[in-house]
Amino acid sequence: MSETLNGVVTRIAGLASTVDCGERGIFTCDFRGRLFRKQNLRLAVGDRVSVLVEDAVPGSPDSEDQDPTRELRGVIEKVEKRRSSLRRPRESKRDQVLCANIDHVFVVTSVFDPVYKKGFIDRVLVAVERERLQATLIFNKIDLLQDDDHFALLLEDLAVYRDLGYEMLFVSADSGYGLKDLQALLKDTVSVFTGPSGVGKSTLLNKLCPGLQLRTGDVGKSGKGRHVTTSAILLKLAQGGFVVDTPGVRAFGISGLKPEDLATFFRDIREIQSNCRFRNCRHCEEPGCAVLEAVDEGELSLERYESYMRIYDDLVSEKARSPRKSRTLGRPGSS
Ligand SMILES: Nc1nc2c(ncn2[C@@H]2O[C@H](COP(=O)(O)OP(=O)(O)OP(=O)(O)O)[C@@H](O)[C@H]2O)c(=O)[nH]1
Ligand SMILES: [Mg+2]
Ligand SMILES: [Zn+2]
Repeated sequence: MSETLNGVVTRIAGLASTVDCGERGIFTCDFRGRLFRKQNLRLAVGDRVSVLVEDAVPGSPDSEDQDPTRELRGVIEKVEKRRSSLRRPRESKRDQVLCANIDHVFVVTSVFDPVYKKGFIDRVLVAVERERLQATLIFNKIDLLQDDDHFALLLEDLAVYRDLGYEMLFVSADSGYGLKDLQALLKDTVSVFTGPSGVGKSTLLNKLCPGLQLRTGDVGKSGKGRHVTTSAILLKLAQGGFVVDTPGVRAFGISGLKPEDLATFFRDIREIQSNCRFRNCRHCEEPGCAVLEAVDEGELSLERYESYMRIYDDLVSEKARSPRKSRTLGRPGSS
């Protein structure tokens, strides 16, 4: 006897994916290739799906004589429309969806080894603002700071994000500093840890969820610590909520974004541009542009403006290179 269960994709390995169907168990699932080709979509961690199961499964009325240790198998029949997604760009291919249906993005970087780059953070924030998600900036490895003066310098360097209203948290997976606050933020939400490779995303999650044992960079100190996590995984938190650990990313997928819309996703520039007397101003070299004036007068951080220009130029060259590549990914259920 077959039945259909609802679940969430927690892991994808080749053609098989793992689907958590709550009390009914964890299923290893195939998906109907034709269905996915027709809808032009790839499954992502966090997707909400309907799973067709052929046999009676634990929890169903006729399950009493089932072996509970047997692997549960099913077929994914339907994928719900995504309410959000984070993507990473791939050379001459369409963006890859890192995870779907998240509410809260933890942008994880480290204060040292490797040192955070504000250009990276700004780019992630564009992706986050575009998807209308909540963002928290996590700075890990603060055990590597020398002293309080060093910390003061760090705060000064990052004040721009505080002024923009982004929540920031300074933590150390090594010393445990700040982990209680981080844990409280994760409770009862669907979140993702994203950031460059080697910043300690998996190490932090291992600390936050005892017993997890995600692979981390310190297996062998031969420089192989790079890109330790190779695919996204959705983890269920004992305290309630879910969090996705993702592979380190170098950049963020914002393809399909029109260059002229970019300023909307920079909180600071968005505010200033409403005073710009030019409609459709690029804020690049137009004399009398309110954004350029704000930079001159120190009201807008030069670094933020430079980030904006870099991403703007990227979007312009992407558009010029290939109109096809700038097509956004079809959303499940949207066709
Ligand atoms: N000093 C110090 N080192 C840390 C801390 N957190 C993580 N590390 C080290 O940083 C290295 C990378 O950690 P990972 O957790 O694998 O980093 P990741 O961000 O998951 O990396 P990818 O999976 O490649 O994206 C490991 O050697 C960790 O031991 C910390 O708070 N302080
Ligand atoms: Mg990792
Ligand atoms: Zn302007």
